[in-house]
Amino acid sequence: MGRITTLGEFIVQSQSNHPEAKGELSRLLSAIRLAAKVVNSQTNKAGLVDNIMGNVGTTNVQGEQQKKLDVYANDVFIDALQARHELCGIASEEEDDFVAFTSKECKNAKYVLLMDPLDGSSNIDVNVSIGTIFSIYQRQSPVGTVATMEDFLQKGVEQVAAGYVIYGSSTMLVYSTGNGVNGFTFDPTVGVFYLSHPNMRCPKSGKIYSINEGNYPHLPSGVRNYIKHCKELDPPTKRPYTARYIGSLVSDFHRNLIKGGIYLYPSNSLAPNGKLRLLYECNPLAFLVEDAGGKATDGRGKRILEIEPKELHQRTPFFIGSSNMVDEVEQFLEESDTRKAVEVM
Ligand code: AHM
Ligand code: MG
Repeated sequence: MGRITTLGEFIVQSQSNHPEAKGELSRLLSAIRLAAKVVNSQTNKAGLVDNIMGNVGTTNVQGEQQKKLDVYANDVFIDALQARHELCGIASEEEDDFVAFTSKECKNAKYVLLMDPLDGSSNIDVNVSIGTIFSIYQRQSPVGTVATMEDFLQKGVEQVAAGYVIYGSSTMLVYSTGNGVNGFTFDPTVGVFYLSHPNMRCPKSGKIYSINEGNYPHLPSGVRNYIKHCKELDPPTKRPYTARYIGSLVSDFHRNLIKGGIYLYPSNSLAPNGKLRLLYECNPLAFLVEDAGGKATDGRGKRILEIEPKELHQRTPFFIGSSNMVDEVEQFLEESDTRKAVEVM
């Protein structure tokens, strides 16, 4: 076997590039690696073990049915992260409020983490890829105290690190500390993540657009025009776009990051702020895409990373992917807004 870098080696090497680092972030990343392996082993068994499929019978704060594997992944990540004493608290899609870790060691920790422990979980029971998304910040409250809400309500630009795990045809962990996006593929035979996708770059343009077109009648007219444009190019033989929508954000994002494309979850007349949550779904992916040369906005020219969060489970319209494609759809939205403004004059 040639010289292959493991995730563990990569974390250690990256730390040595920062002589001032004390290893806290490295230990945090290795806790995420451990939890990812545990969740991976369970997702692989979905269908075999009947206590991990289906609903728990409870709903989360957003009124969504919680799946057994959602709750399981949430517990695994919280346990693994708390055990390393590098976080003073976490926030999760599956928790109504943030969870402060109150041991003496955890109160002395300088980071907080926000996560969607298992995104796209409606796909679990039908064997489609799902993912974990995470985002890490330095706390705002003083070290030695219990975490407060201000530690979690930070703009995405303040992220120290972000990443995701995709449980797909293979399992990958992709992350960035702001110095390049790197992807590691899990080899289940030895239980190790290997660096398989160094320095990932998002192509400037792409052919793929990913949106739930079932929402078409409820979408803003600018987005409807963009979808028409994707389908009705002239001459038709030159059609450059192709539609791909898994309905599992991590998977749709991961594919578009590699191949070039755009993922859209706009506002719609039924959900004025769209569906996706700013803090633990949009911000981490926006951090990654920008570090890889792509773009993420709310469709109206505002960088996702610059949105001021007001609450933990805040939603935002989300447009992410190849920069030229995000610019193009924004142009459609702007044109349609201008047309409407002229009509009411
Ligand atoms: P979840 O956090 O409840 O799993 O919801 C998020 C998921 C994303 O993974 C996916 O892109 C989106 O919801 C799909 O929503 P829709 O079914 O409305 O297209
Ligand atoms: Mg989610």
